[in-house]
Amino acid sequence: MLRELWNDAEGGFHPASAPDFLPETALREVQLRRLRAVVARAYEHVELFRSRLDERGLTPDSIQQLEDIQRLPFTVKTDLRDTYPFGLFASPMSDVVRLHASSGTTGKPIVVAYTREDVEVWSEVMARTFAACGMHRGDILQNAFGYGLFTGGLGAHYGGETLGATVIPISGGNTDRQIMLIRDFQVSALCCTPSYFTHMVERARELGVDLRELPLKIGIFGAEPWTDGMRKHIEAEAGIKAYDIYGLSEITGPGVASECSTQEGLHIFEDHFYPEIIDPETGEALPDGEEGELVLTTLSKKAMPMIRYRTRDITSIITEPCACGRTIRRMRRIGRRSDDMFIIRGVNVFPSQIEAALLRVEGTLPHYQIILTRAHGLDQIAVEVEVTPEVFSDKIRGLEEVRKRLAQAIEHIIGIRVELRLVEPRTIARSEGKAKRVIDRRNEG
Ligand code: DLL
Repeated sequence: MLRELWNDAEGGFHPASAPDFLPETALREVQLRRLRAVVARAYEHVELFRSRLDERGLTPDSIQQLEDIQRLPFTVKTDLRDTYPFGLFASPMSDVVRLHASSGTTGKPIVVAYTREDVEVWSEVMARTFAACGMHRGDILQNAFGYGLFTGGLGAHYGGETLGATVIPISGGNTDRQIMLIRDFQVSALCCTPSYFTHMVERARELGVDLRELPLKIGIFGAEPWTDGMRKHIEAEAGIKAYDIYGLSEITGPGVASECSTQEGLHIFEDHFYPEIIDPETGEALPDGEEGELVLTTLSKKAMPMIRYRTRDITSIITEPCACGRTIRRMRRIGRRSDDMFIIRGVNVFPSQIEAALLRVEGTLPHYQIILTRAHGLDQIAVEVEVTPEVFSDKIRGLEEVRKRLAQAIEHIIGIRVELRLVEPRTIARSEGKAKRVIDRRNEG
């Protein structure tokens, strides 16, 4: 597959030849063939999967058409924990060339494995991601995703090289050096988490570097939720186009889905990752267009196939064709997970709603934290938000005005008033990877 992609005149990656543009019937044929193979592989090599199929009286031959996928059992995060570390591997360790792990929030990490072929497919889908975001051979990519057990760093690294870009493996952190290299190496594209990039933008300004005047034009961001308001902020401050990319370790890492030039939804690389949307309560499949939990099946993974993995990420499939010409389907941006919701005075609240509100109010900075506590059996919510130095120095009028407008904006979106703590710039810890937006102290002492 990879060789077919390396076919432009200069030996570079040629996106138009990628499976992104396969006619739908051909794509469905590829998917069915791969689905049958991956189910057979998992049945043969993964004890947990085989016993679940046996319990239901199913065999790999039960998959005759794509819709039959709905007969298969789900895989959930606890399955990975329960079989820690290697219980879901379908390849012998001698064929596994890479392990990654994600810490999760509690307990044992999730371990994921790749054969050489898996790494090649991952590199290919990441190259397709970068191509969809407008990158070409010759671009200079600063890769500020963390290298290590996190899939972001190495996933983007191999994808950038496969595309034919020049990759700078700087990893996350050391922000002053990041800014120096953006300038000195004439970096044209950069990838990291959106929260880390907001920090870079802020630091560049402190150092007197105007990112808008540098060749940096493409920002590729993912690994955590971020709003359109945050996108506008980033694009204006850095003079770039900011793209959203999505993925998760259990499925491969980054490279599962990516925006294209239209920035209207993320194309799912569905020749390798088969998407379904289900009702998170009942597990029933939902029709295209309806919002629910994203479930993904890896169609080509060898070392660790995932069948109907429940991602907990909430989205919907966009049915209209995309103006970019890609035929692979799109999903809406992930604004929330089914497990990051909290309930305050009976109202469901998601962190992204708070972000959306504060980005609408002038005088605030996109650095915030949500603090949950419990008093007398009742959940309390406080939002800590940094304000600009100008607002902060104008304590009486400036602060009160911002507080009033922010309280209204939040109330407008979530329906309740929250306690607001306006703090001076640089009070809230900056992240070099995924930002910690919610501090939950409800179960402390
Ligand atoms: O975050 C893989 C990745 C690296 C994706 C770099 C994109 C860029 P995990 O650490 O396993 O893997 O976390 C996966 O992060 O289930 C989502 O909840 C969240 N997530 C990832 N991308 C996005 C995004 C990597 N673009 C979990 N928008 C997923 C919102 C995202 N949430």
